[in-house]
Amino acid sequence: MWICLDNPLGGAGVGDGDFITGQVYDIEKPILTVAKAGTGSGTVTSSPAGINCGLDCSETYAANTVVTLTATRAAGSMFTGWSGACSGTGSCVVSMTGAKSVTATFSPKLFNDPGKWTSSFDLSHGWTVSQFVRTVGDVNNDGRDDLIGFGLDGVYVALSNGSGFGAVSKWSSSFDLSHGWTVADFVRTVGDVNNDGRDDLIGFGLDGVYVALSNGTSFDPISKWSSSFDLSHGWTVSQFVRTVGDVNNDGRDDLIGFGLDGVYVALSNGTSFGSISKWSSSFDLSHGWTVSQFVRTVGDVNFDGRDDLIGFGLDGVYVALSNGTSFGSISKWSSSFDLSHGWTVASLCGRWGRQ
Ligand SMILES: [Ca+2]
Ligand SMILES: [Ca+2]
Ligand SMILES: [Ca+2]
Ligand SMILES: [Ca+2]
Repeated sequence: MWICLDNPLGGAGVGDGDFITGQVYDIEKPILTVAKAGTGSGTVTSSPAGINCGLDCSETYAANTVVTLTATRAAGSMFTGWSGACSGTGSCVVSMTGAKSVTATFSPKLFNDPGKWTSSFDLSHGWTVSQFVRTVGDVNNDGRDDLIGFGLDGVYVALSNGSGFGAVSKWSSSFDLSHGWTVADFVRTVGDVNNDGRDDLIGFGLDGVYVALSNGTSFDPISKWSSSFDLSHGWTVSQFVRTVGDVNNDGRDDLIGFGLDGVYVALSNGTSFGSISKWSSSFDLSHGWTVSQFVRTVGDVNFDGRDDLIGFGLDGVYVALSNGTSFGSISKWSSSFDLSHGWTVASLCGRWGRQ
């Protein structure tokens, strides 16, 4: 940098006719330099003004001026923090006791900013987690997942139009709290049990599992598809996970229950669920898999069309692959997302109004 001791504002004629082409700084005015790093984008501005970086990424300030830098991310990016004279992600406050350098790092965002798609189905409308189940699924086979809420007096749907959810309308007068379907005692979910592309309602009830098929504009009347997996057979919400998934790749979602001594399955034949049979001797309560500590679910992790078992355990995530007639041996697929890394489900305990 150039230091001009003689008439710094005097233009081209400085000193004894020397022509200075470099930038002129006052030794009493330390410079603040901002750099940007990362593959995202954004701008840094200063108060007092002088930096708009952007293009203007340095400024001299009177000694001891306190300068506040603000990072503003561009759309599609996020600000991940300061380095150099500042740290963290808040405002960067620099006291100009000398030359200072600060780097702002911007990274691409992994998700777009959330936008409100509906003003319904929310807590302000009484949808409490302890009383009502809300989930998503494609109930009209247009490829877009819709909102489904099991409410006080029926099941409500808001169809997705791809950029928002439409009006809420009642698609069923069953499976609701007024008919005794409490969150504490009964599991309700959605899945396509008859392979018509439309997700249907499934409820694990007092004396069996009930289904209401979607016809694309409403859910048909409720009917019993299984006399197993129910509360009368000891399947409590507080102890056992039950869900649906297509474990044999016939396009029809089946029942899966993580039980006392293994994982049980009842295959859908399109009009009912078959007899219950044990597909795995792992992932069960007798092996320490408690609902209060460990998440277990199903999903097709190897892209063979058959949903597999996934359990978020004590020291990693475990998988048992479906071979179409049973689940194979359990093996660890990840050493993350587990209880030893602090992933607790304790916050869910309140859902059941117990514990
Ligand atoms: Ca849909
Ligand atoms: Ca269906
Ligand atoms: Ca199936
Ligand atoms: Ca699979």
